[in-house]
This record gives sequence, C-alpha cells and structure tokens, in this order.
Amino acid sequence: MRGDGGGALPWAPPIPGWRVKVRDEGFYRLTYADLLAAGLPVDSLDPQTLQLYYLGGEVAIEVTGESDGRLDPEDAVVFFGQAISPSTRRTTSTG
Ligand SMILES: [Ca+2]
Repeated sequence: MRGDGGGALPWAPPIPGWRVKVRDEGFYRLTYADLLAAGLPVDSLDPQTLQLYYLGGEVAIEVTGESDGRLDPEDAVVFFGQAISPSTRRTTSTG
C-alpha cells in the first residue's frame, strides 16, 4: 500500500469487520457480552488479532486477558474512542 497520505481512496474496513459506534470521546470497554451481541465469533476469535480503526488509521486497543489467545467472558476490549466530528460539537446556551 502506498503511503501517499492523500487519502484519495476510500478506506474500506477489514473483512470481517464490525463497526463500533462512539458518541462521545472517552474510554470505552467492550465486554465479551458486547462483542457476542455484536455478532463477533467470540468462541473462535483470537483476541490478539483484534484491530480497531478510526478514519482509516489503526487505534491502539488493550484486550484484557488476550495472552491466552482466547476471548473469555471476563475479557474485555478497552480503547479510547474519538467522537466522529468533534469540530461540529456545539455548546448549547440557554441565555
Ligand atoms: Ca482470555
């Protein structure tokens, strides 16, 4: 892949891939139950292969309990979520 930095090509998420909706900036924790509900193959998934992308760039994630290569009910994915368009946030005023 060329690193021209132009971003001319539309970025396509990896397959299989799942979308994580983030409304506000902050730390998020996806539990085993969350991933299961989202349709991820939690029983066959190697948590060490999980990757998270934001606008085409990889985001650092921490998967607790990933060292055994299995996603267990007590494991979770922790990441820092960024709001989609921080620049469009508004401060409401009741003045
Ligand atoms: Ca585990």
